[in-house]
Amino acid sequence: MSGNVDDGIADADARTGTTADEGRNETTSDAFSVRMRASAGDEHVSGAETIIAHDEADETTGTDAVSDKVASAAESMVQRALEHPRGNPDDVTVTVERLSRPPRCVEALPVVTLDVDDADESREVARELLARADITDGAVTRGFDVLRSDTAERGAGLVDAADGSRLDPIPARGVRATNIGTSDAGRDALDVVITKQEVASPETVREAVVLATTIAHAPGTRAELCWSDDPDYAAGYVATPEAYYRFPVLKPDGVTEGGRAIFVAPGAPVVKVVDYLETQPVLVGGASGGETVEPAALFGDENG
Ligand code: PML
Repeated sequence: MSGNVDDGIADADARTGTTADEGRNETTSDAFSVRMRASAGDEHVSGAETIIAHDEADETTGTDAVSDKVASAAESMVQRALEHPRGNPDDVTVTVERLSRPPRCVEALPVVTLDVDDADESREVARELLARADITDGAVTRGFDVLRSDTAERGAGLVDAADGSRLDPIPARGVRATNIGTSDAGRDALDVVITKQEVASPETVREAVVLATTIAHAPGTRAELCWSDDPDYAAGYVATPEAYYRFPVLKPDGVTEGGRAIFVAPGAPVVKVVDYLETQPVLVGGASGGETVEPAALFGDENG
């Protein structure tokens, strides 16, 4: 098992292989972004997104493989929107867009499930993981506040890892990573890792790992904290450059809100962080393994 993300902001451009501005050159690619948003009145109900890229295996199946996959992704997103537990949408919008620049290919973070079934203990372990990722106690508390606020229709909140201040320019909107997905090989490899961990909803976990991996590669990211806004879904995670640490039960009882807090190194260029998340296409092309562990295996005896 190995992580694939290095921390720190100085090498942000080395990670992307380009600068944000250079990355905006008007090139096109043979990859497509497929996105879905569903709402009921003014209320956000659900959203999903993926990237469909040309795969070498498609060459054996004919040139229509990409368009077939785009159509099938759009269809499954519509079905998911119509069946979502947050309610019946009256508007489902699917956007299919050719990417203007080729996606950056990365490997998924290792998926480590913490063998803890108590939500209070899970949040303590989550706090410890965040502290070890160099997030101050005050900033961690601020991150939990972001998740408890009414963020269902918003993107992630960016939180300064030192002083806990909110960094995203429009907190009511947050920051939404777009143009992310897996190759076929990446999806299959991740599904093998995830299903071994006996999760209830492998697709939800896969999508969360892909998003967490994208966020972990953004310049300045130290860690991320997330639990779902789905009222029936109590799992959540802490992602650091080392791994996606998932907790089967993280959300406190009775909390219906959910969301994401991204902890950013103090002094990181917020404009670059936001630009990376909102414009750089990222394609997960492989997995990095995973396991189920007791907290003691991560920390020694002190939390176990
Ligand atoms: C979401 O994207 O809705 C949040 C999912 C959080 C946890 C996923 C998992 O079970 O690992």
